[in-house]
Amino acid sequence: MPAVLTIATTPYYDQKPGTSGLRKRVPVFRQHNYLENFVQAIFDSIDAPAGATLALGGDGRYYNREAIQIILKMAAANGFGRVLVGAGGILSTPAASCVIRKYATFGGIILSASHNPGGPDGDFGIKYNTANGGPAPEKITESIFECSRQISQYRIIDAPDVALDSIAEHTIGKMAVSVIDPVADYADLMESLFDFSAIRALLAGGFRIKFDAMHAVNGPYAREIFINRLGAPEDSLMNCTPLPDFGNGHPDPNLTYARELVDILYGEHAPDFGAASDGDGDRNMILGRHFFVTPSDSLAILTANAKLVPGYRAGLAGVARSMPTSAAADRVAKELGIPCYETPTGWKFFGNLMDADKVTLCGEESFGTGSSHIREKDGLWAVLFWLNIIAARKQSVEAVTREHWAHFGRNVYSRHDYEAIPTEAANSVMKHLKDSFGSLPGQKLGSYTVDVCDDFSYTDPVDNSVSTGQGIRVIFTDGSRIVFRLSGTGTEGATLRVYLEAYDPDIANHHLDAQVALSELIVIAGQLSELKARTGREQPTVIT
Ligand code: VG1
Ligand code: CO
Repeated sequence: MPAVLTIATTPYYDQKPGTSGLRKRVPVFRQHNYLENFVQAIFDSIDAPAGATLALGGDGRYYNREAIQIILKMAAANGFGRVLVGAGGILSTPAASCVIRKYATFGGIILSASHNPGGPDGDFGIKYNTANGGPAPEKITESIFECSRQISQYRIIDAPDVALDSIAEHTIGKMAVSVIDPVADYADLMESLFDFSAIRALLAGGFRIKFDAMHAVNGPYAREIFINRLGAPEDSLMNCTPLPDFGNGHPDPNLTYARELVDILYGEHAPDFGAASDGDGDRNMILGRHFFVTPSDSLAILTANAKLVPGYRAGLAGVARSMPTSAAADRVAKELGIPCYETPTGWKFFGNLMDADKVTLCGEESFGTGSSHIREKDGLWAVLFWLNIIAARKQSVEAVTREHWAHFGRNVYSRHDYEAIPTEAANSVMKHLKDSFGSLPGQKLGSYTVDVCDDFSYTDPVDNSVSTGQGIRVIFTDGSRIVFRLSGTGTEGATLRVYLEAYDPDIANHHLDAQVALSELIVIAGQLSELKARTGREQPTVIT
């Protein structure tokens, strides 16, 4: 039996999980005992019973393989009875959530920095998910952070690496390691929710799709689902070979970073439908021919059309969206007579609502959509949902969206990101905004009048936990909004996000480009925040 070693260590004081786990540059994670400290802090916080089962996998980015081996040996030394690990150390975030739920594991560890770039100087990340399959709530992430600040030792087994490339059973010490197919359980779950025969018929009838995995984890998942199970032709896929550095790209499915796909969908002889997902497979971007669907609209459209999808035919318990996400879904919920919840940014806030059966669908403006089938957002799920709607309605993406706007009005929406600005400059913008709370209400700015402004805080309706400081909202009397928020996933300086939303019921304006329709609000946002003067930035880094 290999020896269980107890290794003395000293804390790092920066292991505070952000919006979605701990994210740092690879060289930071490679510091002596850095990963080990954090993993031991997880194990010390969660208090798993002896012999418990853990799920483990990651998005395949640089350092994934080494990290998996370390975590396996530490899990064995910490008394776990079994680890279910995806072959090759791979599990997309939604697949990990699926595995945790299907096999009722105690929890899971997911290795990913999601949409952040990878490679030797790129980002790495780690997060813990609980037995419901969802990201650990703040109570647990705070306790992990506390443990990481106190740590003095960690446990690891002195054993050789486990062969992870083929599906097999192994042992490390007394712990079983089951190397599982990372794709099959997830693909089966998708097949149980959607009308695969209708989608197969749609594709066989000449409806052309293009799915861009951005050289990230969803490649093999997309191949199994679109090619093997739905019969799509080979050229429906692009960038579907996962690479540890994502081919030097930025695996974030939006109009800036998924440029290659966008150019195809806006080009000549464009396919009928385009979609992309991110590093760990939980985000999605939906495109029609020469047409982009904002994630906020996508959530509203899925909600309005859910009855067309077998898995949701029985109706929705409710819908939830993160605060900066547009209120398009609220309008649908109102018409359907179901509740709509507004939560802080980050998927962890949806878990309680889904567990309590208060909501079925959830979404974020940041290209995240999902449902209670798992407890993470789910990129391919959203793509299949759209394809199922199109197969049922026999209309294009654009026609579905325009009809939606004609009926509900359009929540014109855009997000402007200012990435990697000095932290002090970003903080000064936020402070300046907060300082103007007293004088803003009632002020007329162009054609808008400020109604209320606040720093969003949320009381969880299930466990009554309170989360404060979740973003500054300036709400105008006609319901239009500007939201300012600092990112919790970046690894360099601060990223300031400006979210802009205006409601327009008039179909005569629905053809307008969002930047044009929002131009007045964009100017107001600049004036209110003094962003140019305080950050020196003339233009956003990314507009979505
Ligand atoms: C961003 C998004 C947020 C999302 C989070 C994790 O967080 O805004 O909506 O839940 O990323 O997504 P922030 O704090 O940078 O704004 V993923 O796909 O990166 O895990
Ligand atoms: Co992601």
